[in-house]
Amino acid sequence: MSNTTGIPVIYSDEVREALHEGAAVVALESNVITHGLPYPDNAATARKVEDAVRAGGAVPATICVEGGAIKVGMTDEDIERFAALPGIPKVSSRDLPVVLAQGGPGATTVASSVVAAEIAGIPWFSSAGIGGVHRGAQETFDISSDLVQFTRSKVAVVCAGAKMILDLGLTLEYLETQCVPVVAYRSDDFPAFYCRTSGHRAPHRLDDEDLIARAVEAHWALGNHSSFLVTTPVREEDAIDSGEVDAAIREAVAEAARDGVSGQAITKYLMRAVDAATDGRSAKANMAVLASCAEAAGRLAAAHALHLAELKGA
Ligand code: PSU
Ligand code: MN
Repeated sequence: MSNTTGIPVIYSDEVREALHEGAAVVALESNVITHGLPYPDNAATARKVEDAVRAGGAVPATICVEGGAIKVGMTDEDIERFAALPGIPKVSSRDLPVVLAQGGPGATTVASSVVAAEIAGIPWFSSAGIGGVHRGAQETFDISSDLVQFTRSKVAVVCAGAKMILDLGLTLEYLETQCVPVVAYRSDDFPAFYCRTSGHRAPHRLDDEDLIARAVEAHWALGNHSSFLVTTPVREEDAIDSGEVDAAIREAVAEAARDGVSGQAITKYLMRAVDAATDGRSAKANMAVLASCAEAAGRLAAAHALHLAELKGA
């Protein structure tokens, strides 16, 4: 497989074959393995998430940087190594050129994973909670480059909304301003990661996978070189009540300001604080929602692949 960018891409055999046949593939990030969850839960979760993509009907392609190349389809050994090794850096979009030049290794965030997915020819990506506009961004200017990257990469992104630690109203505003479609799949509200609702209604609701595939294609046919967000909420039985975590988040945000934590480190800091305040229950919900998003993404990618095959045959 070749790409026109000149960036070296190493595909796993399974992903290469699937793309060659026009079968459904879902890209996944590796930063959630290295920075999102503690070892050994991270390795087990990464494998569960890949299984969920398969259950949905697609081939998983977990992405990282290694050997000066973008790796598309990490092996089980790669995942275990990334999960166990401390110190693998978080690589967002702007870090990607530097880490590629240095060789790596690096763990890709949502932003850099969608860059990689587009280069690799994978139109679907799944995460659980995307980055967004941080609480207090009016002061700190902290807006995740995940959002900025969505304005530049032609990839459909399945998620359970944005992380609860963020300002979700402002995150939705940003997406609206930047013309990024947001569709809630079989639900009404914009979810909040491990909470089923953010208190904000999603701009659109679609229940049918084929309709979503058509909407994604229409977005790109209209000339938008940008992402298309599809949200799916955490399952009722895995969800955490937002009232329960809200106080913990407020406290953690204040503590972070006091401790001078900002920039790339803040997301992990806040997530860990909420995990501690909920006795690890939010981390459990985090793992569950990663899998439910991946399963939905597998289903949507499969419907999209079918739609493209029909267009070709017509
Ligand atoms: N920490 C977590 N879970 C995550 C992330 C960090 O506990 O999922 C990640 C994702 O990779 C996401 C990134 O793309 O954080 C966003 O970071 P920032 O807000 O610095 O852009
Ligand atoms: Mn940031």
